[in-house]
Amino acid sequence: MEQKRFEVKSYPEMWEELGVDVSRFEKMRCVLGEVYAKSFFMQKNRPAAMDYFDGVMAEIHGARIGELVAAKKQGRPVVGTFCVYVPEEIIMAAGGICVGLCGGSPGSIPDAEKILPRNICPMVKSAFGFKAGRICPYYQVVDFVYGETTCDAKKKTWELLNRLIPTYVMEIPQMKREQDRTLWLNEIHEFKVHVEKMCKRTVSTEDLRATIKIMNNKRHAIQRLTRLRAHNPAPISGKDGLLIEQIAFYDDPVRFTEKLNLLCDELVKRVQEEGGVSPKTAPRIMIAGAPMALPNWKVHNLVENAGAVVVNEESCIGTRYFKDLVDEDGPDMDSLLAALTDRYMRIDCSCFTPNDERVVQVMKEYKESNAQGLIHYSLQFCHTYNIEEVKIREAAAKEGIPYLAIETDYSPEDIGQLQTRIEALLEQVRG
Ligand code: BJ8
Repeated sequence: MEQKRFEVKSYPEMWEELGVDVSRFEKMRCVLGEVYAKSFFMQKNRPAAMDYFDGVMAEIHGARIGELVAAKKQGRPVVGTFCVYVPEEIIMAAGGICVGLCGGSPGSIPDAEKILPRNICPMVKSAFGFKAGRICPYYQVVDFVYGETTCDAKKKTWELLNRLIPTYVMEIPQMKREQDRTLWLNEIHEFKVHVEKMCKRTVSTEDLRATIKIMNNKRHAIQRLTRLRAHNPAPISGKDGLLIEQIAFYDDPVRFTEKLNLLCDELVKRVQEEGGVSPKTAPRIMIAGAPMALPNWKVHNLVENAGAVVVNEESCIGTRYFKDLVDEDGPDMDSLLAALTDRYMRIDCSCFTPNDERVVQVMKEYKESNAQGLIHYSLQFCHTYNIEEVKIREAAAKEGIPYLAIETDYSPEDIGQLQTRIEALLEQVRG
C-alpha cells in the first residue's frame, strides 16, 4: 500500500516569538511527521472521521498554539499540568485553558539528562527536557504549571522545573482514609483560591457547574468510544483509540467532544454492519499501566503490527482519565468542590497505598472490553507501577488470562526483544 504523505505544519515565526529553539525543534517536527505517517497511514480501513484527528496532529504545533496565543492576548492564562489529579474544571471556570504536558518523546531526554539523574522515569525526563531545551511550543506558551506530589521523581523534579517556569505543587494524599479525603478537600479549596489569584477571576458556582458539564460531556464521549471498541471486529484500531486519548489533553474540550461523537456515530454504523479494522479472529489485547504520552505509540505499534488489536488502555491516558464523572447537581460551591474531591479521589493511581481497587478495575475493564490477553506496561524506574504489577499478574493468573509484563522506555533499543515477547503472547491467545 502506498503511504499517504503527512506533515506536522511549520510556524517558525510564531515559535520564535515564544522562545522555542526553532532550528532544533524543526528537526523534531520532521521526525514526528514521518513517524506519524508510518504509524497511522499504513492502517487499513481507518474510519473517515479520523481525518479530524489527523488534522489536529498536523496543526498540533500550529493552529492550536495559535489559539492559545490568542487566548493569552485576551487575558486567559494557559496552564500546564502533568497529572490527571489536577482538577481542570476549576482552571477552566477561572477562564484559564489547560494543556497536558507529559513527555512521551525520546528526543527531549538528552536535554533532561544534562541536569536530572539518568535513572528516573523517561516520562519525567522527557517533560523536563522539553522545557530545559526549549524544544516544545506548549512548554513555551504556558504561563505557569501545576505539578503534584504523586511519585518521587515528579515531586523532586518540580523544584528544578520551578527555576525554568513558575511551578506550583498540589499535595496529593497517598492513602484513601477519611483524613486523606479531608486533606484532599482542603487542597482543592486552596487550589481554587490560587487559580483565582493567578487567573485574576473569581469562580462562581455557575461557572464551575458549566465547566463540570463540559468535562463530563468530554468524558462521556471517550467512554462511548471505549464501549464501541469492545465490539468484535474492532471498529477502530487501538492506535487510533490511543491517539484520541492523547489528543484529549491538547484540543479544545467542546470541539473535541463534538468531533469524537461524530466519529462514534460512524463507528456505530460499522458495528451494525459488522465492519472493522481487523478480522474477527485478530487477538484482542488490553494494555494496563503507566500513561503513554504523545507521541508514545511504541507498544501499540508492536502489538498491532503483529496482527492483533488493542481494545483498551487502563491508564491515565486512557480510562483513568474519563471513567468517573463529577456530580453536576450540587446547589452551591461547597457541594461542587466536594463532588470534585470525591471524583478525583476515585482515580486509582499506583502512587496510592493500598490500591487494590485498581486490580479490581483492571479485571473489570478486561471483561468489558472483551479482551483475550493482557499486557501490563511500566516505564523504567517507575517503582509504583512496577511493584503494583505483581498484584495485577496474580489476578490475571487467577482468571487464566494470557499475560505479559513489559518494562520499557522510549528508546528503540528493546524493540526486537519486545516484539518476540509480544508474539509469544499472541501465540498463546491464538492457541
Ligand atoms: S495519576 S499515573 S498521571 S502520577 S510513570 S511519572 S508514577 S515514575 S505518571 Fe501519573 Fe498522575 Fe498517577 Fe496518572 Fe512517576 Fe511512574 Fe513516571 Fe508516572
